[in-house]
Amino acid sequence: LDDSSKQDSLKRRSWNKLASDVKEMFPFNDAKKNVMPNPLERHANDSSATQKVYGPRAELKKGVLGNYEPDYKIAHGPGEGGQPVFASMEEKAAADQSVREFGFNMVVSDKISLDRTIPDTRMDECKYWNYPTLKELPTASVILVFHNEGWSTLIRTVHSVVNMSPPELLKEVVMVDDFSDKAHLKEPMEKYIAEYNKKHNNVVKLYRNPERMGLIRTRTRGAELSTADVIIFLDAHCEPNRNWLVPLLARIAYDRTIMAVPIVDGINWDNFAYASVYGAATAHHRGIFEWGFLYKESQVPQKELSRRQHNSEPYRSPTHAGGLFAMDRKYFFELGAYDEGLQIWGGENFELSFKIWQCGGSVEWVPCSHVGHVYRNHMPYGFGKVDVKIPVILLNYMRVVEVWLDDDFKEYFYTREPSVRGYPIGDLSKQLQFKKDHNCKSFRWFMDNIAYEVYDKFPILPPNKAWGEVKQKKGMLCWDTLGQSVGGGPIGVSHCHHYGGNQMFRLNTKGQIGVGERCITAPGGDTLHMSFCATEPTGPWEWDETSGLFRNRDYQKCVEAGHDNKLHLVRCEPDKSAQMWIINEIKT
Ligand code: LR7
Ligand code: MN
Repeated sequence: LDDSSKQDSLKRRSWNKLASDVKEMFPFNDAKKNVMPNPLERHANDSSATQKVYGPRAELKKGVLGNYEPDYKIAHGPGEGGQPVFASMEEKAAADQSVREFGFNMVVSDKISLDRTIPDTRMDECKYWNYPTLKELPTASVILVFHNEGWSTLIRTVHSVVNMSPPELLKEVVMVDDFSDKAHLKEPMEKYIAEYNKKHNNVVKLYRNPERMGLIRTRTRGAELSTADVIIFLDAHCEPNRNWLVPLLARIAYDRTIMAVPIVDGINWDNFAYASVYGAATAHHRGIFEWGFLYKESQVPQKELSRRQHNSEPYRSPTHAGGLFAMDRKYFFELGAYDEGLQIWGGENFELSFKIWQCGGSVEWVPCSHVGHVYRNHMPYGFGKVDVKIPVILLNYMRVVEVWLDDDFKEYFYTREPSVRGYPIGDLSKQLQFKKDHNCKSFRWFMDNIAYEVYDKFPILPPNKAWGEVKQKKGMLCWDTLGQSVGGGPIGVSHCHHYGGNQMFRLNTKGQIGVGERCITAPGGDTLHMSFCATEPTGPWEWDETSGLFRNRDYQKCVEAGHDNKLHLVRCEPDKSAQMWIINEIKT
């Protein structure tokens, strides 16, 4: 899932959405305070975060079935075994409407049993792991935070968690409603849960936020309301797989400073087919990032793989996607939970991972624990009322960058996102104090020892020479990616909107033109296209501020907007107004 992965495009889609969505004014400090009591204050004096005591280990006994292997048979019926289900012609309109409302095809989801069976996506070896006893393992609270989720996907998450977990270990399912306003999540849900609880030992607990808190703060609240040893967060549209829970708990039983992350399988938003997101490939993947902090997954380097004895053993990962992970509850609060300054959605995965790694813990992906997640078609909800003028996600990234990155690495982020440099991001003193008090290691240590493949996959960016919108000197049009992606059609010009996004280009000192995480090239010497950036960060572009010419050194041609409103490389003509460009900085 390098580069244009599904996750990535999902995240980028919601990013784009924000530009027009977020209009409220700063300052951040005036942001409405949470009405919740602050859970962190109660845990503030506990600083045993880095104390390590090793507990029992799991053991692979080939040929001896694992002690928690469930007796599991694929049922018959729609969607059973993770098979796709389709809406009929008559249902199509309702299905399309549900996709717009929830990002999922709820008409299809409603046809599938809330207890449906799914295929075993684990490596065969996983069946032969023998884990510590029930007594040796910690108990778990599974926390589901949700905002305006569809009914059957949400309730199926509850059923699947309960169905797939040993009751002795699943202490509770903590549902926290982040101020939803949909009718099906009110009384009908309360009644349903009351009935379900009668048959399931009151395992489900439902709490509601009195105002919209966003997923990050809601998770911290869920952790505070939880009572088990371990907290496990899942998105509210998940289906855990066979024996998903014990392998996660076993890692935490062994070392409480491990964040244990299951392998996320894909559930299709349109037909609910369940499959591994990595296809048939058996290679292990792990979570990394590029310098604009778009989340990426790539194959685990050999160096990390060979630290282990068996291929089904957990491996270390720089970070994770964000939604699905297990942690010792007390350790979560010892680390200060999530930075309270992070808003609504995004970046919290980096905050927690960097904090864990730099302050003495570790993040591990556990190949024998699989959980399905429905990847949305689009993000169906807005971010509510936020007092931020830049995209909330970028504000979150900035807080993470300013606390956890060293100065040189910070610069790579601002090279990638120059328009937010200097934007006020609120008070960071608590985070910086924490870092000091816990003697946390540098970001360079983290990069060199844990996230080292990032250097190869996303080379450090040369500084920008100029950035902003590229506008006609004698006209009204600006360069625009026109929504093209790598391998797509030519990019062109359109009316300048001053919002950045598709019209934000960066020319760097090594002659690359960057736009977002991509670069602009002119393969064949005619039209300009979106491309992956070269692994050596060099390019053929130069811009002469005086004449306005944008020259390509390889072809010795210049950029001109054609009559087709596409950008072309043509013979350089310094006096031709169609070749004169200015670059205006944009502050988003
Ligand atoms: O304001 C909100 N309040 C909420 O309670 C917004 C969302 N939510 C809930 C929502 O109902 C859902 O249960 O929070 C959960 C996550 O929201 P999604 O499903 O809209 O997020 P996502 O799956 O698109 O995004 C990924 O990145 C997020 C960044 O903050 C979170 O970390 C998500 O948990 C995360 N999802 C995963 O990691 C799933 C697997 C990979 C992906 C993508
Ligand atoms: Mn999700």
